[in-house]
Amino acid sequence: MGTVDLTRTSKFLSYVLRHHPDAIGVELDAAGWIDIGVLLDALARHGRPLTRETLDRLVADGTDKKRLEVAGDRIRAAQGHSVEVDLGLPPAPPPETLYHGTVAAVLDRIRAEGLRPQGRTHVHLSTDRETATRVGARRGRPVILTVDAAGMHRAGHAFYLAANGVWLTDAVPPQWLAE
Ligand code: HQG
Repeated sequence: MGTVDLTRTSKFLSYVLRHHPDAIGVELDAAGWIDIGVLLDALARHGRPLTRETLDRLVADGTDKKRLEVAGDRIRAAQGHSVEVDLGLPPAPPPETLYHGTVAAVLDRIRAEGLRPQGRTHVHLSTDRETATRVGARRGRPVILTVDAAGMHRAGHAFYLAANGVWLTDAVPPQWLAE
């Protein structure tokens, strides 16, 4: 399987494990995990056969994003869920500054109400401008917002570090944002 296919497979797995486990007739537990054997059986039944070996490659280094997380016999998406899950991540002190990549079309709303998670469970923030630029560029010409994460944290907002390095928080009120 080539790199492109690995990426496509990784994205499909992320879609199932973040948004639509029902697409292959499976359920996730409360923390988003599913038994790997159950997942592979369901994928095969739905015309998306995947070997354990390929899955292990995807998890190890198949893509740059580390979307998938394995613990023992179980797997889950590291972050990005819209289905209700509690990842059980411990709150952690964030770096001084975090970044969010977005596009000009939604800036007025963000200026007014801050960053809100939209369809996902959390707002996603990056530690570096380059990553935020890539995230924003998915939707158009990227606009990078700077988040005073340390200030927010001192003011009592909780931050969580996902297994793949993405920072999560419930929302970012406008006073913590700069353009
Ligand atoms: C915007 C990808 C209007 C927000 C990436 C973004 C990331 C608002 C969009 C991960 C708003 C939500 C997440 C408000 C925020 N009014 N729009 N108040 N607040 N927005 O996809 O951060 O490839 O849910 O700026 O790499 O873009 O899937 O979040 O444009 O890590 O692994 O609403 O998804 O990872 O979009 O991306 P998303 P995101 P994967």
